[in-house]
Amino acid sequence: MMIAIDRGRSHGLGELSDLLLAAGVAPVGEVVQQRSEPDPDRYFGRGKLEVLAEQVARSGANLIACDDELAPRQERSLEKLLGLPVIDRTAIILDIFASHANSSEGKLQVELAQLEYNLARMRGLWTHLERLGAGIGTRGPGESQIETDRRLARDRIASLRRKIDGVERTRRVMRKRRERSELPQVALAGYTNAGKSSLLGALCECPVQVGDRPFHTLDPLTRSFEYDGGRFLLTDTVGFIEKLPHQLVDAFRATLEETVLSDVLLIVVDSSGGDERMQLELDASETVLRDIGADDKPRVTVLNKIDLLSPSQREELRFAWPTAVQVSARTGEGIPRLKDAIREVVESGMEPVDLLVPYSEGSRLSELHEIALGLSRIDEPGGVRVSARLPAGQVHRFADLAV
Ligand SMILES: Nc1nc2c(ncn2[C@@H]2O[C@H](COP(=O)(O)OP(=O)(O)OP(=O)(O)O)[C@@H](O)[C@H]2O)c(=O)[nH]1
Ligand SMILES: [Mg+2]
Repeated sequence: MMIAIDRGRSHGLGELSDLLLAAGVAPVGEVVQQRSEPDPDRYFGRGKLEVLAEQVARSGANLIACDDELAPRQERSLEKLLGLPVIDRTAIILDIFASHANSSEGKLQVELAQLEYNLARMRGLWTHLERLGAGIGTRGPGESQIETDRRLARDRIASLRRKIDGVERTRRVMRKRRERSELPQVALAGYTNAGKSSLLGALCECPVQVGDRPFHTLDPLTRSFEYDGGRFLLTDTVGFIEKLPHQLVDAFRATLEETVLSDVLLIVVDSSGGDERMQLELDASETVLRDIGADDKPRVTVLNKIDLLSPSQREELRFAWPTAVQVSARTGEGIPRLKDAIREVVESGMEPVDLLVPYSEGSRLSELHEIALGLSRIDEPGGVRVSARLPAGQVHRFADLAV
């Protein structure tokens, strides 16, 4: 049974329902209360709790799933009043992350997020396990936690942090290497399941792991593509959602840094869900980007999955989102136009240069070929005359060659 507070700008419980299905739980109904804030002790008001108890009895539900993160106190009193395990949005999302984490980095980050969540409610989740047997919540840090006291959990958190720091260092070295290559770095960002990984595959023409479920991708992946003589690095990372639990944002700091440190963002939206849904996806992305400090980046808004739209729907979208690029990662439609848009945004951060490169400085000429966009060259007696656009930060390195 799903429960939620409608604060007057609710988007319904479709998202919670998707999350539950992804966690292997089938929703049987919902009870929503209209009020500005949840009751601090019991989440719902007394009257609504009675309605909920009736609905639970009628539907045979064996789990309560709340669309908000519950305070441990709210969770406990709901459990006591209803006689059923209660799980909140954060625990559900953590559970999905736990079941999708494959890499050691992903597993460390998820375990850290879960421990931080559980530390506040040392009993909460574990009593569910005992009552439910298996299912949601069991893919946690391990049953030994049931007996573990807070001190042990804190020690484990500290040790996880150290390990993640180690991973972060390795990631930083890899990033340095990429930065030294001085290629423009583009990051995919956006709502989970919007098709970010599919777009990486379509743009870079490489195999990718995609799945029709939330949070399929947890580990960053970087590939490159060439367009019009320029090479671009493209990174795919973890997807966003409304109210992405802060424990996850904290634990995935290293992963999200790929987004923070890129030059350009591709904000990917699933265009097939209608206006309201697109706006929700964009708002959710914006909130996470603000949280991680990446909301000031140059960006291209990408409306994906247009293969699912009729010509008139596409036309309406063009009218409503005139600067967004419509694409289909599936059919490849719009991909050249997207590459063009990426190049344009990258170039707007570049400066035009006119250089004369002496024939004795061949290595600098090849370096220019690497990092410049729109390069044209004429052989002259004194060397190669080059006009091109360079990343603004690189122009000074070639100042001695300027004509
Ligand atoms: N019809 C259609 N389906 C698409 C398109 N792009 C992606 N999909 C499907 O949408 C689902 C999600 O695609 P992904 O590429 O895994 O999405 P994602 O944004 O990487 O999702 P997460 O990594 O889970 O956050 C998959 O089932 C894809 O096959 C498209 O252009 N058209
Ligand atoms: Mg993905």
